[in-house]
Amino acid sequence: MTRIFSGVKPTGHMTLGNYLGAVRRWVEVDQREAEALFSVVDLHALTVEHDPARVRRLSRQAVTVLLAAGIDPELCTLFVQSHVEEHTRLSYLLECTAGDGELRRMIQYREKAGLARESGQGVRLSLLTYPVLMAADILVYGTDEVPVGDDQAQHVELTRDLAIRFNQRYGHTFTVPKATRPPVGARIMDLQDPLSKMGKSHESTAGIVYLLDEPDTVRRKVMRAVTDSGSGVVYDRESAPGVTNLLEILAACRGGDPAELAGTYSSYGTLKKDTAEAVVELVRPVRERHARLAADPGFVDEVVRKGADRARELARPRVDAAYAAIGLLPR
Ligand code: AQP
Repeated sequence: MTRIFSGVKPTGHMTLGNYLGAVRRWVEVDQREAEALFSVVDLHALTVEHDPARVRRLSRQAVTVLLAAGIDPELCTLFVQSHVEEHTRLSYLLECTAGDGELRRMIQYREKAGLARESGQGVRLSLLTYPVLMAADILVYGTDEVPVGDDQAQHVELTRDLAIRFNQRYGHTFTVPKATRPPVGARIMDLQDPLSKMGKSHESTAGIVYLLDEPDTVRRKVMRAVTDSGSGVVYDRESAPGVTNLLEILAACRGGDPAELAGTYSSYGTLKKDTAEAVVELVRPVRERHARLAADPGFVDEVVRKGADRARELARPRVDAAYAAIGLLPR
């Protein structure tokens, strides 16, 4: 059976981008058709300035939102990354497989390191090395497929390179995984800045729809979305990024082809109104279930405790095999 791994990092409240680019498919397809593991990858939230209490709060919230979105612990394994030490055990071996040049080339590293330097903050070494930890997150489970949004494609490519290199040097140990992406919604852009990805850790929140936003907040954000001057309702990322983003969101929520949808609208106002209602309807059940689940933190804790037990069981033999293959004495 196909093995799937993917994760979400607790760097902010989960967004519509997370849902359309990744989580919805985990719920609707992956957990039903494959052996799937999903993780709140909390160690990745420590690579930039962070508040410990906030990370703790957001980690529990992310698990709760995933359950509210329909992740079913009876069908898949849901856990918190730091509860499964095998990820960091393997990460070191992969650091011994990776070169510093390939990590310095990672787009996310360059962008975030640049921002940190500009604001006078130091750049944590983990910001450079976290794609290796991400590779360990994936390879430790013998993962075949990694369902992610577009922004993670480069990291999955690095994971493939490391798996292939390790296998060539030390003998076949890892499955070489591939990224999968949704046909529509793989890159949802910020409503106020349609040239930037909608990211949960971004400072300005006016262009970000959070899954737990109240319906009126969602409507307000979508109605105020930046559109493009002139050209009417056309689907073209280059010349009309704002309208194209709205068409992508509408198509991802309601189904259909965004380019074809463009032909059915003559005004930005109607497009925005329909998009706002489509988003409100899509996320309403998530918000309602989240309110119920948040009232029962004991249940949430039990889910991730059992999930970590299961994940550890799956991960340990492969990490032990990698330790032996690379030349370390068995314990
Ligand atoms: N805008 C997006 N459109 C489509 N997919 C997206 N994903 C994230 N943003 C979009 C996908 O959601 C999964 C979890 O994402 P993440 O937690 O790794 O990253 P984030 O939400 O983008 O959080 P940050 O902290 O704001 O990240 P950075 O700083 O990296 O932008 C992934 O599958 C991701 O592709």
